[in-house]
Amino acid sequence: DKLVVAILGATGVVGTQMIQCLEERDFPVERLVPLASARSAGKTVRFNGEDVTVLEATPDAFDGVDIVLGAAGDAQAKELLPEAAARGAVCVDNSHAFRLDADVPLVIPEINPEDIANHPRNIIANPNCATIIGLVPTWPLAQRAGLKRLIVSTYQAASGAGMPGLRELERESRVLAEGGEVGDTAPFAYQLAFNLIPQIGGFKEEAYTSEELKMQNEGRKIMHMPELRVNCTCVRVPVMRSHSESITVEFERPITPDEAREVLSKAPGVKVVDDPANLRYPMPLDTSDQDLVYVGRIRRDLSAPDGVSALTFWCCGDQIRKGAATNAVQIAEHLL
Ligand code: 11C
Repeated sequence: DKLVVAILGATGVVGTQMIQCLEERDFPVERLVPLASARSAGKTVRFNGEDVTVLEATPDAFDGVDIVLGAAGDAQAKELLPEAAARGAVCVDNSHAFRLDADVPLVIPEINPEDIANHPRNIIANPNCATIIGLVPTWPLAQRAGLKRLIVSTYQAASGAGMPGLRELERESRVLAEGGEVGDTAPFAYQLAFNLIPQIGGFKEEAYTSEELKMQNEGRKIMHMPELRVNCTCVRVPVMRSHSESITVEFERPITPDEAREVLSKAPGVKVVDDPANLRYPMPLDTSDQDLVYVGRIRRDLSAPDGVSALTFWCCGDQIRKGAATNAVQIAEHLL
């Protein structure tokens, strides 16, 4: 059976990618309903070789819709998705609005697909991009050796700030190459080109940012490990798309780097690129515009106390695809 699929935020970077993913994965779409703010209504999006007109996202726009893929901000999601759900649509939402609500499943299909079935509010949440890209390779190792603690540093691309982020990094790079002054750096607080910004989101408890706490709180919920210890530092880097992460995992049981490579080589959604002798390791340029999380630099944590099993690895994945759109479409596929 084919379904009526609405995209909330259809003209943004994630919404555009969702439409492309539906098409690539041959999702059974009877009719696509692209929705956006009044400002974008009337534009067109391309789907299966046709131009489809973008409509204004109002509650009534969800009449007759079976599945909504949400790619809008928190405020729009909070206002409109309950309206869509009340009209019978199941919503897969990429915003932060519902992720930690107890009656909303938060899902990475490679990890907790069984949670999808129980969605009493007709809303299923898609995790934050940095959470998805870090946990896809962490989970198979956790299943093998038990997870005790995660220490993560992220290197997050401009695409995490949407189309405005991509455009700003491009603009700054061009202006600086021509010897100009960058001026206003919105949506970033500071110049990103030739720089690093160790703040993503706002500052919250204990001087951690909201983005850093997402790794802990979303990770605990997705993996059903409410006590999991997570230490995360999130940094914006001058990369267009694909987030990268350095992850140290402390395990309950012994696991060697070779065993980890073997586990990861069979894990869904993961590709091992780990050949230091030939200078092969994942890099964001190589992982952009595809759906796998690449993992490499797998090695023992030499600082672990005696008797403690810990490994360090590096991973990269496309923030717009697996970090957002692809994960949402995969959840929708499970709903079928
Ligand atoms: C970033 N991860 O890279 C953020 C953007 O909770 O979905 C997405 C924020 C979220 O800036």
